[in-house]
Amino acid sequence: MVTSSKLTAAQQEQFERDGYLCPLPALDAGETRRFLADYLAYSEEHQERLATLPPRQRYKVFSETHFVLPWVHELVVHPRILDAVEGVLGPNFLAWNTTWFTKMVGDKTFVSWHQDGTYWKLSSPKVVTAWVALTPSNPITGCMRVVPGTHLQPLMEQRETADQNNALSRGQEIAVEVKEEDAVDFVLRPGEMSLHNLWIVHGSNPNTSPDTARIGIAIRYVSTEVRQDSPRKPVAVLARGQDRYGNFELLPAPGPVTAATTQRHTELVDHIRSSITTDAKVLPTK
Ligand SMILES: O=C(O)CCC(=O)C(=O)O
Repeated sequence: MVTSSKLTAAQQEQFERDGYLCPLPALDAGETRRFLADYLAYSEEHQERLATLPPRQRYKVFSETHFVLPWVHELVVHPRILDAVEGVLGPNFLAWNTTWFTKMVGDKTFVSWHQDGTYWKLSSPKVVTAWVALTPSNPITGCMRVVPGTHLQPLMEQRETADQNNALSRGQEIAVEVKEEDAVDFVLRPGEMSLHNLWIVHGSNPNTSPDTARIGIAIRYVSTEVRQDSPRKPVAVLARGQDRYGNFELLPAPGPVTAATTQRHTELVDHIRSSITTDAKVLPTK
């Protein structure tokens, strides 16, 4: 039995102060098993393509699947996830962007310390990421880590790095040293989630578990009033409430998967990546 995820006033204050909440309930055991089976089947189907991609290009397969796969859409509009997000963004918000962050056993993939907001060109901080775990996410399997309070220092300088095991497409990292003792681990059991602010400094280490994969999805929700400075109208899904602004093109829930789905997915990934602009304040590559 999963309890409500509606945020209390104390949790809302904590999110404002620290820039995150963890753990929160999201999926029950049956839902978690079903979404994991769906994820594993999707990943298996794309094994051949994945084998040719370094970690930093896996987004081509694992980003924006909520626009084309009905089960991922179902996950991003799950009422328990939306109840928590509503506590941060208010009643009207969109599911804008999603990425599966997977570290299989033996996988050297890591995520360098970064601030999400640097590249997103969004007009307002009314943006939150829900990171939903389908398998155990802890220091051994390479869970997300944050530096509390750093969301209050937006736009630290970042540099782009060349490590092919970095899961971030540009290998971006903040040009400020993070002290290990300042970092907090997001320990999640399968079915639990965390919420984080778009400016909080965060990253993750490789999975060192001998037998457990770390599989989870980062879902980026934006309040309907948020605008994205983008050459093409950005796309999103209405997650809750009403959109009175029209800043994003709202796409319908996906229909059944067909032969055209992969092509449509590729187009959407390209569309979204091209609207995430590259003129962030970055230092030369290390
Ligand atoms: O899952 C991870 O290891 C990192 C996730 C992340 O960087 C994000 O959700 O913004």
